[in-house]
Amino acid sequence: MKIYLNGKLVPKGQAAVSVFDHGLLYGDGVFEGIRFYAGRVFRLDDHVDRLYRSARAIALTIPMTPDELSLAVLETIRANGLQDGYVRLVVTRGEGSLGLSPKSCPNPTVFIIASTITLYPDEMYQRGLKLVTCATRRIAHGALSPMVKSLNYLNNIMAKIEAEQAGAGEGLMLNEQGYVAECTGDNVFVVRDGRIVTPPIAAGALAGVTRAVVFELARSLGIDIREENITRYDIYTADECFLTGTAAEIIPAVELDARLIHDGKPGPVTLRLTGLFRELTRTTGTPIG
Ligand code: PXG
Repeated sequence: MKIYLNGKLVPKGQAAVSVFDHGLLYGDGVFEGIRFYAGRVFRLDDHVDRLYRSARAIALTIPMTPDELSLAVLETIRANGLQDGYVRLVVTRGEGSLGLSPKSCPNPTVFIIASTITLYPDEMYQRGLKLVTCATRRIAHGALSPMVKSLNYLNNIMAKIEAEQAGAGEGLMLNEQGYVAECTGDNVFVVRDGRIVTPPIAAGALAGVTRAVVFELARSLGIDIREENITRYDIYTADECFLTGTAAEIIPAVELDARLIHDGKPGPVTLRLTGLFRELTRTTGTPIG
């Protein structure tokens, strides 16, 4: 396996960062997870744009242009001879001294891993996931914008541990007001009376790339889709529920807190979207070259 590290492709065994890297010491950095299918990178520009926005929000200057970074992603995939897989793109504050200040970090670290990812077994896509509500709340805007895809994922990891302890596939995270924000690594949608609703970004949801694709697909089908605050009640009583994420794609959720959602089976709107999403991932995207 070849890893892109600060402008070079190096063997995995040599792809090492310093123990003084603030990405490691403080979680000071940003990242993206990107998928490629059948030799094309899905929504590469959207991911690169979000990475630059995340970096800007934390006052981190990425030492290359978005075009250069996109080319580096393609180069890394090619170097590994892959056609289908997952890319992790990471920019950290870089090596510095001990102490929080980023002033001691003149050179951000950029690395790109091209590999594969399987988040859930096939069976879960057919049967649907169980969700539980986590006690851990989604990080508040006043602490760190939940829009920033930072290397600080402890909040979500604590929630993921709760979900796993409860035997659930994913954990539902609420914001400080008690409204639904999202899941630990996915956005959440409900369907009721043929209408699709998802929490607004302001509720603490990440502006997911897959989430945006669902808006496009729903509109192309003439299905009403909107952002509205929702509570757990809205999920308990929904006709359908599904989650979206780069790794998870679109996955049905059929239970929340031991209550079946409708009949506890993936619903027709979810299945339609899943089919269209699959088609889109296999027919669009930036060719890896
Ligand atoms: N919310 C959060 C908190 C995320 O981290 C999404 C929503 C979905 O966004 P995209 O743009 O991918 O549609 C994410 C992204 C994992 C894992 O292992 C998940 C993400 C990133 C890295 C790892 O579950 N999700």
